[in-house]
Amino acid sequence: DTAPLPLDTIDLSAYDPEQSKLMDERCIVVTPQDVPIGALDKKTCHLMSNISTGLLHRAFSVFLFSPQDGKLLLQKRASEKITFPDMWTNTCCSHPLDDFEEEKEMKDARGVKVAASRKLEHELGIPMSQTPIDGFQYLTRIHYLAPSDGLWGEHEIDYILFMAAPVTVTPNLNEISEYKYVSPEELKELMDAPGALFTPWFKLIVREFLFPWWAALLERSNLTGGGKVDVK
Ligand code: DMA
Ligand code: MN
Repeated sequence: DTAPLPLDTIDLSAYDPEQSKLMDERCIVVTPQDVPIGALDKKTCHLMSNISTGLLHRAFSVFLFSPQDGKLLLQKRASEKITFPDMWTNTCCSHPLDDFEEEKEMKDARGVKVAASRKLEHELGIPMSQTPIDGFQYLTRIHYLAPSDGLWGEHEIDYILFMAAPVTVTPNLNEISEYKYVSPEELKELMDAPGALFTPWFKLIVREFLFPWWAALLERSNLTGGGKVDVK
């Protein structure tokens, strides 16, 4: 007795063409328990009018650390991004896609890890060979909702992934305008600075989870001895 919801759509011609095209990707639509119930394009999934009806999709957030000094790699989202442009955030975020069978695999959170490796290459130019799937550590998943500008927003089950790996970065300027590595102290300083613009999910993860996990990662490494950071 449930008729399909009439979902809103929108014309994207005023936006960056490359980013508009990516709005055709098909996100995995899930229940609040993260059970897949279908697929819808990224545009539909990110309109606040649809999110308001309860529409929810699966996503991931990668935190990549340098094995040399344990610093976290941050990116600043490009002005071309349709949602949350010009904001600083964690290393890489995106969605596992319904378009790829292996990105739907839920065992060991393998699907989101495969998607993470794909997007680290797309956004930061990090060769996929430098981010092996088994090198990702899945920590937890969070359910959150955040408006971007009124029209757009996020409503996701977001898988948090850590990796410590030496990487080479060649930024895709359509995706990110800047990047930098920060220590915990440097991150706190940046976030406390007046006018600092950070994404809402990054602020949430920093507030609720990041520092104890990061400390544990630094603890397990032997930085003073020139050892490597190992996430395990
Ligand atoms: C979406 O990130 C995922 C989260 C966790 C916010 P995004 O907007 O950077 O996705 P994409 O890079 O695919 O545009
Ligand atoms: Mn999303």
